[in-house]
Order: sequence, then structure tokens, then C-alpha cells
Amino acid sequence: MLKDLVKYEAKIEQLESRIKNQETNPGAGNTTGELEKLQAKIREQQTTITTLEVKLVKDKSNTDPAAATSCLPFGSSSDIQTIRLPGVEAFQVPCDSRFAGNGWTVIQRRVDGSVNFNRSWEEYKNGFGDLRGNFWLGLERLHLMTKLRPLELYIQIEDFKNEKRYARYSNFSVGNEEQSYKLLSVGEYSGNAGNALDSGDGRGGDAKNMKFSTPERDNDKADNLNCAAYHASGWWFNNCLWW
Ligand SMILES: [Ca+2]
Repeated sequence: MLKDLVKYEAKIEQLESRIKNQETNPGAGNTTGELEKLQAKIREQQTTITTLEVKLVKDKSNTDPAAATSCLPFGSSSDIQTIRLPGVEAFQVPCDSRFAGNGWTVIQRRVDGSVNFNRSWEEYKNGFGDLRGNFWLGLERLHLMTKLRPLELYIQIEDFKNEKRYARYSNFSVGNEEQSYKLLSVGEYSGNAGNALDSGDGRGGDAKNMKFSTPERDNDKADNLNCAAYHASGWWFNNCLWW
């Protein structure tokens, strides 16, 4: 990648010096037509360089921890790491490589009742809780992360008998605050926990395409109920009665 860039840049320099030669020494045998050809070639090479530079930035954020926009570059880490997204300050996030392979960014964890999830819109927007225990990463970060690139979503649930089940979605995407952090897409479902986000079974409980609701901001579809208040938790509520 870098080698290619250096090569192209050297080539452009070469072409530029040839053009310069022609300009200062027009009688040297080259015609105006050739000059135009060289200039066209330079434009072509510059387009290639721009494409390579964009790819380099993308590759870098996949492999370079200093440019991380998710847990991907941290490989097999299951520690708290720092990630950087355009639009918000650098922040910490737990990475996980134990549940479903390397490089997962943990966005919510609810393992016991030690952290209260009955919170305001502002708190759901900015995140709350303890990154080593129960927490919510924050809707603004979810929006920025999923806006940058398509991300998979993996949900693991465990019942009181320690039986683990999972739901995996191929394309998780959250809108911006103006869209009330709407769950724009979830992609394809796979797993054994049931497809609660996008079952399409017509019961009206799917989270997909729902705006986010918190106890003091009712964006759900239940006419006479405030699902977030009823369940004492924020979520992409549709109808309240699905769990
Ligand atoms: Ca309602």
C-alpha cells in the first residue's frame, strides 16, 4: 500500500519535471499534444493516489490501534481500549474476543441489577455505568460508529440456569439525534436466541425502524402506554408487551 503510494508519487514528480523541461525548453522536440497527454496522465495518477490514500486510512483504522474506530485493531484483546471517532472526543470501550471471535466492541452489558437503567435521554445519549460491569455506551457513539462503516451486532443472553443464547445481525446502524437515534437497520439475523429486533411476524414488537425511547421521551408505537417508563429502561421500543 505505502509502497504503491511512493511509487505513484515518484512517477508524478518525474512527469512534472518532464513538463517543466518542456515549458522552459519548448524547442526540445516535444509537441503541445504530448504535453496535454502528460498532464492527463498526471491527473489519472493523482486520482489513483487519492483512492489509495482513502484505502490507507481505512486499512489503518482496521490495524492500527492509534487510529482505532472500533475494537477491530486490538485483535484478541478483551480489555478496555481507547477509540477515536470524528465528531466526539476519544473514549474508552471494553473490547471482547471471548464470545464470538476477535475484535468486538461491547456497547451494552447488563449482568445484574447493580446499575440503574432507568435513565434520561441525555444519559442514554452520552452513555452511563461502569465499563467493567453494567453499562450503556451511548447513542451518539453508536450513531458515529455505525455511520463510519457497516458493523455487525452480536447479542448474548444467559438465563438463570447459565444457558447461553445469541442473536447475530449483519448490519447494525443507528441514526443521528435528529432522527431520535432510530434503529435504521439490523441486516440479516442468525443465532438461537430468536430474532427480537426484526422478526417480521407482524406482532408489532420489532425494534427495527423504531426511534429510541427513554422514560421521559415516549417515541414508541403503543398509544396509551410509555414502554420505556413501564419497563424502566431506554430502548428502541415499538410495542411494550414483547418481553
Ligand atoms: Ca407510547
